[in-house]
Amino acid sequence: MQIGTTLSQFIIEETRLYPGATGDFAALLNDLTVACKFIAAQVQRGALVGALGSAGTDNVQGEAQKKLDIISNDAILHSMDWTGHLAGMVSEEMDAPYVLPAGIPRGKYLLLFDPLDGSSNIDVGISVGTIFSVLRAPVAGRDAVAADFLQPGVEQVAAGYALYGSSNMLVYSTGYGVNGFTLEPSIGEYVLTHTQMRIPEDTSEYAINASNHRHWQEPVRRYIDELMAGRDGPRGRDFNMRWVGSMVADVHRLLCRGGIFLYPFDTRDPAKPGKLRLLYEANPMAFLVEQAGGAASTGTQRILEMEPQSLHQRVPVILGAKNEVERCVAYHREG
Ligand code: AHM
Ligand code: MG
Repeated sequence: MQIGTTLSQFIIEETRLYPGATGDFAALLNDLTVACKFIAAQVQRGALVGALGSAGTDNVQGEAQKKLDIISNDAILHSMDWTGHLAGMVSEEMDAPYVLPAGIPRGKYLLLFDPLDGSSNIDVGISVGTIFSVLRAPVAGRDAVAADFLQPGVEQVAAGYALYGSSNMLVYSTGYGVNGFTLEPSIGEYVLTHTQMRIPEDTSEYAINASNHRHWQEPVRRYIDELMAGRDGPRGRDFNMRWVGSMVADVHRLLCRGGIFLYPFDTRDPAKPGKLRLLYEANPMAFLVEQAGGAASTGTQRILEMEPQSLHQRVPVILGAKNEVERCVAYHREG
């Protein structure tokens, strides 16, 4: 019996595809996986280690933080801040870029992350995950400032997520397709299990929080109403719905068996044109979905081409099966 291809081996072999690669990026990704394994262990132990429940604090967006949000954020910061590969880090849970410790060389990459996505599912044993995005620092060797992180998603060097679910997985892409690795608990290594994940262009499954129906704009209402009408409606066939409420788990399902995912524009709060964050959620997931053959749009614009305006900017998200995303975008064009 053989171990299979470990994530470390895969990363190093993939890095050889890039002429002139120094190994910095491979090391960065490896260090990040250590934090993901730690978070996986904390999520799994949950109440046993007192990790569940609210931390009694709010993040910059006024959302209540869970203890595990903070434990996960700290785990990533401290697995990465000593490495010398980064010029800075930002996360959903921090107001401003993290200042790297003194005496550590500043590197050429930026790390952007949502340390524990799916907060509402943490305390109830449902899958959650970590989402990450890697950019090149515009100026290597100095502390990154907020403006350095405001790059369109097409500039991502890599993006991925760790899923803490019935299996613990790490799924990522550097622009050569999407590959998935499952944590083998007996050896503590992620092992390649899902090679070149693809999202079929068509699907019969959609994911949306339907309780927001009254807040949606007309094009999304029309699109979803047609799906719900099933074989009696204009689509002439039935569609199934799934909504985990953890974007990592919902996108993972898309990568495993296809589908479309929407957290669209809604009219609840004029200050928030969507729920999901461009830098920590929409961009990395859009990168993965496009790499897997899918599409990702706000309804009016390709997500990866958006020029970010602020670190915690929110955007509408429609991603997954190409033909379905295009249909929904066409409804937006038609108004
Ligand atoms: P979070 O980062 O605070 O956990 O919020 C993001 C999550 C996504 O994982 C998920 O798709 C969405 O919020 C669910 O929202 P809702 O509870 O409105 O259905
Ligand atoms: Mg999140």
